[in-house]
Amino acid sequence: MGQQWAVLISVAPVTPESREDMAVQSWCRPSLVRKLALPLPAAAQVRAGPAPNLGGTLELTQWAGSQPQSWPGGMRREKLVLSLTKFRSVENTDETCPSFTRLSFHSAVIGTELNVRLMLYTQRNQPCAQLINSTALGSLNVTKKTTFIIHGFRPTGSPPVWMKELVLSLLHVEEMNVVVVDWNRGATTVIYTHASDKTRRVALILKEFIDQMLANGASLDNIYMIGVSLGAHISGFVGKMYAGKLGRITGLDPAGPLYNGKPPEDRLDPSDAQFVDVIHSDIDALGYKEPLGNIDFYPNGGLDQPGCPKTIFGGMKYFKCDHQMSVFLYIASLQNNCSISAYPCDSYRDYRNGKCVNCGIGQMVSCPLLGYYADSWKDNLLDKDPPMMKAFFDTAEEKPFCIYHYFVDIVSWNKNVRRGFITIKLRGEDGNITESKIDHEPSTFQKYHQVSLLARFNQDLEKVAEMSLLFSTGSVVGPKYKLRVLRVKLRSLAHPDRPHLCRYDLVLLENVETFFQPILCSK
Ligand SMILES: [Ca+2]
Ligand SMILES: [Ca+2]
Repeated sequence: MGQQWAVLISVAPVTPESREDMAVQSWCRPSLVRKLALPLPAAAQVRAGPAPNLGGTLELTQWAGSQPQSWPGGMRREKLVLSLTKFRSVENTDETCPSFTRLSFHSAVIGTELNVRLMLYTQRNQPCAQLINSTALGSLNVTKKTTFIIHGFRPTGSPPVWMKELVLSLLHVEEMNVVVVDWNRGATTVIYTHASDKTRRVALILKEFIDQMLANGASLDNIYMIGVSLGAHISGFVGKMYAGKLGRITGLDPAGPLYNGKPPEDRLDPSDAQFVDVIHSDIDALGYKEPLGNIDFYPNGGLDQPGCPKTIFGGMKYFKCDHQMSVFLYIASLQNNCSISAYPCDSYRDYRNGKCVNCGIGQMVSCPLLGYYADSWKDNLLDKDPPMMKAFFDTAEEKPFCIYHYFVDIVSWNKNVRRGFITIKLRGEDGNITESKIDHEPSTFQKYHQVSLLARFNQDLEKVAEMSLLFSTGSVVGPKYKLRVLRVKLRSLAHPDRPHLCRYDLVLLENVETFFQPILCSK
């Protein structure tokens, strides 16, 4: 990388709530800096520098190729220079921006000693972290929410690929302190038990830090821990030391091996915080199968995730893809305008069969949301005895992962019972097509009985121009059957207010796609 030029502008120390503070934030945006008659090239990057006491100095960083001397504009340049107190070149941004510990696979082979680094990110100092510890809280504002992110086992020594995105996404939704708990030295080892053995010590270090926050006026209510894999159990250990008074813990696919079947004090459990929510995405391998929180989300049933390799030929991804999906789903909850709803249910099978779609508690309550906003369901859960609930949902293979649920009600009039699978396609007025296969188990169609199938689409088409149905018995040999449909009705689960779409009197020939225009259902 070429040489970077950095410009330091000194500003008076400000208090977080003062008007000057607004000015500091404005300076951080290149567009506004340009408005303030500082002619910076479009590629210029502006960021808060190592800013003691919330904004002592600001740092403008400009990439090589536009050295300060070559900035345009006579007067303007003078003005610029006058505004600046110091130029300096920065060879390596790591000098000013601490980053997550990066180790080699060699370190994993020989193993690492525990070293816990705490990196603070705020809206003001992103993307540059500040190293803090129990004797130096840095610019951590104890009156704000503090979110700790705790990673798990690191078998290769590399930083978690999702860390940066998670930090920035959290800061995007709310002004808070984000503390990355970097225990890569300790977690990096090829021997999982060696990493697991250090979890209690990580928890003690966090306890010491939080004690200091409390001494400085922080409240346990405002402390939130997001623990991934082993990190989930570390969060539980910390919470236990505060008798469950921490505000919230989110466990992202809490580690299963060595923790399955352990008593609550040796793992994450609902008593570790005021609210504990968990996403289980790999319960057949790296994750924990049983519920561990007030609400436990099982995407796609929790075993395997769509879009992940099914065989070992998928390489390293085969081992960690399902496990990591919990983190990506959580991040999606911070980023998308499609929020992922989950359906409280006893089993995934019941969910797939459409038995759990009204979210139980009254008509007014919407279904629980996955991820950051899961705590909006807190009151519904804590009233339960015990205060625990499992929730299921399906996801699409790719971001933004949302699935849209519809009920397809079919009344048939075949003389004999027909068993088979239905595939439904919808074409929107905009030409988009989305498909749902209902093939997890065969449906049984009996004369004049209504069968309600839960169809899941990747897109939510507000206006459906055309539909198609395909009926299959799943057998390739033997006679072809017909399904005589008296009425098919399509209704959106997320938008029950939308008009229901119907079609009457159809004959579906087996394995032949039948197209039709839906019409509004007659009352
Ligand atoms: Ca516990
Ligand atoms: Ca799996």
